[in-house]
Order: sequence, then C-alpha cells, then structure tokens
Amino acid sequence: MTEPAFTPRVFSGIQPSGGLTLGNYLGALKRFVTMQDEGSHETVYCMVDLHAITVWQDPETLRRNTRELCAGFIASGVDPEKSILFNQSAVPEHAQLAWIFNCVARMGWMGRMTQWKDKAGKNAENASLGLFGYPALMAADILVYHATHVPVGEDQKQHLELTRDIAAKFNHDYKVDFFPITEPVIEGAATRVMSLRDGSKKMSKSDPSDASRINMTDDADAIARKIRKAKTDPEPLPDSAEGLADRPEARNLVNIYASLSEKTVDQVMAEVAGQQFGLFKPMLADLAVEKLAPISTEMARLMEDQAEIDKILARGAERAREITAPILAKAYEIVGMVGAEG
Ligand code: AQP
Repeated sequence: MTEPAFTPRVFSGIQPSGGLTLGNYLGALKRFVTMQDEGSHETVYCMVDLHAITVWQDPETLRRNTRELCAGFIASGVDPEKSILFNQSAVPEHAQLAWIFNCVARMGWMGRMTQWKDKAGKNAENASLGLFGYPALMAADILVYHATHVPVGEDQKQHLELTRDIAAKFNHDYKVDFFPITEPVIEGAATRVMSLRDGSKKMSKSDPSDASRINMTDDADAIARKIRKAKTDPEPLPDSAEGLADRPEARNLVNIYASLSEKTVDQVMAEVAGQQFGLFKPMLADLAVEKLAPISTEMARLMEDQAEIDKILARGAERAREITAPILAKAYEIVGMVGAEG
C-alpha cells in the first residue's frame, strides 16, 4: 500500500541507448501521456542517460539520442509545461542518492535481477559495475522524487520490486517512514511487445537486427515491410484470446493492433477471427503508419531546433531539482552526514 502521506507523483524514464521503439511507445510513453493528461498526479519524465552508459555508448551518438528521445517524448504528447521533462545527468541528486542505495541494496538482490543476467550474459566478469548497480540507480531515480507510481513495461517489474525492497530496508534500518513504497503501473494490451523476428524475445532498441523492431523514426515503407516480414505461423487467427495462448508471434501482432487501436484483445479477436495473416498484416501496417507517422514527422521537426530542445531539458532539470534537492538533503541528514543537519 502506498503511504497516503506522499503527494501522488509519477516518475518514469527511458534510456537514450538507441532510437525509440514501438515497444517503448506502447509499453511506456503512451501511458506517460495518459497519466499526465489525467491530471491526478504530478508527472516527472526523464531521459536516463546515466543508465545508458552502463553499456558502451559513443558520446556523439548518446548526445543525439538524448535529444531525439526528448523530441520523441514531446511528439508523443508529453507536454513540458504539464510534466517535468529532463535528462538524468543534469539532476545530480539521482546519482547521489544512488550511492546511498548502493550501500542499502545487497549483492544477492542485484545478482538475482534477470536484466543483469541477460545483459551481462556469460561474460559477467567483463560487464561494468554500473550495469550490476543499475537497479539501485533506478530506485534512486524514483525515490528522489518520493514518486508513488511508476508506469513501465512488464520487463521492469522486477526492478520495481527491488525499488520497494530498497525503500523498505532504508526505512527499517534508519527507523523512519521517509521513502514511499512505490506502485508499478503495468497496464494495457502491450506491456511486453515482442521482437518481430522471435516471439520469445522482447522488442529492444539494442537488438542487432533492425528487422526485429519498429523504430519510431521508421517511414511508412519500412513499417509495412517489417510487419509483412514479421514471423508468424501458418494458421488463421483464432476467435478468442485463449486461442493465441501457444502462438507468441500471432499474439504479439494482435496485442500491438489492440494497443494501437485502443481496443481490447477480445474486441480485436471478434473483428479478425478466421483471417489469414496475408489480410491481417496489411491492416496492422496501415494502422501502425496512421498512428506513428505523425509522431515521427513531429520528431523530425523538433530535431531541427536543437537549441529549443536543450532549453526544454535545462528548464525541466531546474524544476526537477526543486523536488530532489530537499529530499536528498533529508536523506543525507537521516544517514548521518555532517553538514546536512536540518
Ligand atoms: N518491448 C517492450 N514492450 C513493452 N515495454 C517496453 N519497454 C521497453 N521495451 C519494451 C519499456 O520502455 C521503458 C523504457 O525502457 P528503457 O529504455 O529504459 O530500457 P529497456 O527496457 O531495456 O528497453 P530496450 O528498448 O530493451 O533498451 P535496451 O535495448 O537499451 O536495453 C520501460 O518502461 C520499459 O519497460
């Protein structure tokens, strides 16, 4: 249960570790916009550049990706007046609180994270310490705002549970009720968009195969080609969601369709029951182009004025620090840092 004493506040972030994918859009961004527009929470959204460098990033590409991601947020409907929008490294309290959490979190907790296991793979000895500590920085991102709700895709569920464990251990160790126990918000038909080439793998911006994902900057031809070539099975579409249970590739395309068309999976099944993919794929491609083309056009327009993007980010960081500076100061005081006494 979230403590009622905390102001309802949403925090979430996306890594500028590549271009935005349809997975990021459906699993995260679309939800960011809804939560912003509902108006019941203050909304704080971040380009998590410090997370991105846990694996190698070319500096120029990282700068470009960060600005392009900012353009992607705005083009998708995040309003920098309504929401606080900034890049993580411009608000030093994230990294400062992360250090405290590095001292709260246990090695065993971190070692159990599936993202760490997947990304470090068999070469863990050679992975960066930052990649191992990634979830402690993520906990700091969230808790340095005392955020009560975090919209994310399914893949981040385990990290959110760890965030709750870190908050609870901090509160317990220091006998305070300082950090909220944050609620994950994982909702909708597309909380886990899968690769177009392999229905058992998540669609990811760092997948070496460009055909595995739809990038938010893909043009209509590329979107249609990737959907046409998406892996499927030879059976026609079933008449109910249950019929998709053992058909991951088919289920993925239906989930994408449902999410883009704002329908439930059952409503989509009622429409497309018995259809072959030869018919369904062009329908999906048309819908994807209709929904994504305005976003990519607007991203390209925003990217023409880099100074304006930098101004938005700087203003967002200033607003963010109004929240983070007092929370970090209080955390320093709680752990016993001289100079931080209130
Ligand atoms: N395939 C996905 N389906 C649904 N949601 C997704 N998200 C990412 N991929 C999918 C959600 O997008 C938000 C931002 O993710 P991120 O950029 O911080 O990192 P990630 O989850 O590791 O995403 P990628 O695309 O796979 O990045 P790389 O390749 O750099 O690791 C999160 O809310 C995430 O759940």
